[in-house]
Amino acid sequence: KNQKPCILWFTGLSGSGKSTLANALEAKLFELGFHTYLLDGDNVRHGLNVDLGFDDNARVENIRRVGEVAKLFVDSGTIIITAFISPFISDRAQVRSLVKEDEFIEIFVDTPLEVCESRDPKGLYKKARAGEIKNFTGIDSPYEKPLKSELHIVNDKTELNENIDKITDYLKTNGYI
Ligand code: GGZ
Repeated sequence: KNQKPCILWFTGLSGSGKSTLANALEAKLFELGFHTYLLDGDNVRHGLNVDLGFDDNARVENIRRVGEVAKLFVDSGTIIITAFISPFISDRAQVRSLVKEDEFIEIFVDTPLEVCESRDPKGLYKKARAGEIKNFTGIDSPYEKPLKSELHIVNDKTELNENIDKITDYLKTNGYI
C-alpha cells in the first residue's frame, strides 16, 4: 500500500502513555496495511544503547542514536514510530533536522506529572521520591515541553481510540497514508 515514510516521534514523561499509544498506533497502521516499525526503550535500551544511563549526556546520546536509526528507517520507506521521553528540546530539534521538513512529526503526550505519578506502573516515581533513583525525569531531571508540536495529545481522560483516530486522521489529511 502506498505510504509516505516519516518519523512519528512521541515525547512525554515516564507513565504518560507514550508506549501504549505508540503500540496501538502501530497495530492500527498494520491493520490498515502499512509498513511500520516501533523503536522504544524496550528494544533499544537493552541492545543498541545498553551502555547508556540517564544522566543528561547519556540521554542526549540515546536520542542522537535513535534519531540516526529512525532516519535509516525513513530511507527504507518505513513509517517509523519512536517512544522515548526525549526530554530536551534541542535533541528533538536535532533529530528533526536529520530528515526533510515534513518527515518529522512530533507528538506531545501531555499527561500531567501528577497523573503519571499516580499511575506509577513500575513504582519508579516512588523510588525517585525516596531518592533511590537519581535523575528521574519530572522529579530531579527536567522535561522540556515542546513549544510547538505537530500533534498534542491530552492523555488523561481521553479514550485511547480517540487519540489513535486523531493521529491517523492527521496522517490521512497530510497524505502520509
Ligand atoms: C526517566 C527512567 C529513569 C530515569 C529508568 N528517568 O516508564 P518507563 O521506565 O518504562 O520509561 C522510562 C524509561 C525512559 O527511557 P528513555 O530512553 O525514554 O529516556 S530518555 O529519552 O530520557 O533517554 C522509565 C525508565 O526508562 N527509567 N530510569 N532516571 N526514566
